[in-house]
Amino acid sequence: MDASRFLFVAGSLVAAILFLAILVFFTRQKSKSRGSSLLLVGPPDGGKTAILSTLVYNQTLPTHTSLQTNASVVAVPALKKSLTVVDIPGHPRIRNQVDEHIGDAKAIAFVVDASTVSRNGAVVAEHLHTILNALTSLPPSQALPALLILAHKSDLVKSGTAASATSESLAINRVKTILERELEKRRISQSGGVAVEGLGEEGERTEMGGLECTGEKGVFNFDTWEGGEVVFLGTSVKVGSGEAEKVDEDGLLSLRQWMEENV
Ligand SMILES: Nc1nc2c(ncn2[C@@H]2O[C@H](COP(=O)(O)OP(=O)(O)OP(=O)(O)O)[C@@H](O)[C@H]2O)c(=O)[nH]1
Ligand SMILES: [Mg+2]
Repeated sequence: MDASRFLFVAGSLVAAILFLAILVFFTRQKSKSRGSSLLLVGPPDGGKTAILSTLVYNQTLPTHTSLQTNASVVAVPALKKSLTVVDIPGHPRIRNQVDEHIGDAKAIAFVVDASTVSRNGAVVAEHLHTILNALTSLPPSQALPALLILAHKSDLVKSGTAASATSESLAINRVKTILERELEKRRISQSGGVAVEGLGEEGERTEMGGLECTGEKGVFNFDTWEGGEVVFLGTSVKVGSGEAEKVDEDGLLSLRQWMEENV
């Protein structure tokens, strides 16, 4: 074999390898890429539909318990982009539609009514647990959607004596503390094997994952959650059109900013 022939063979081999590498790189990227929508999930009456209509129309209409998932395109002016926002009702029969949309989600916002979470903590935590489980059960080929927890209706959270704290930060603290406590209770009852309500139909235990944390003794804590970063935002929307006391106050500012930075 003369030198030029050898060079030709070696050259085409290198070219083929390069081509393959590029191909693998791009298909990897594609399958790893996040979806493009923002899912609004959470218990009934949390404010998901109110948030969606504020994002889309800048106003809220009197809503009823939603019985259908609805999606709208929301513009993000700063980026000259838009984002599909999907509002999945909290009704127990409908809420698992999240499974159909999670594959296309860039982010999931779990909307909690901060003004009632002290009373409904266990129910809210049960719902959040299904979301945490869905997220951590995604196939490794899909990039995990970001998880936001919206401490919503912060306008109803009284600032009380702490004059320095905003109602948003109070709402966030309350929601975070209560959910951490309730999710830890769920984790303990699962690992302790005393969870009778965890018995499935055939008597086997049906356990949902999603509560593992890397912190001390595995205690549930959002900061060390296995599924990645959890972002808390305090939000509110104006309900009813009559009041005009705080015209230029935007209760969804933190959410809009988050969208601008992460979409
Ligand atoms: N004060 C106050 N009320 C709110 C706020 N957001 C929503 N609400 C009210 O809370 C109620 C429930 O809001 P929805 O948007 O229908 O709740 P949802 O999460 O869509 O509920 P489902 O569709 O049943 O899952 C409505 O009466 C809203 O007007 C808020 O920021 N502040
Ligand atoms: Mg609704």
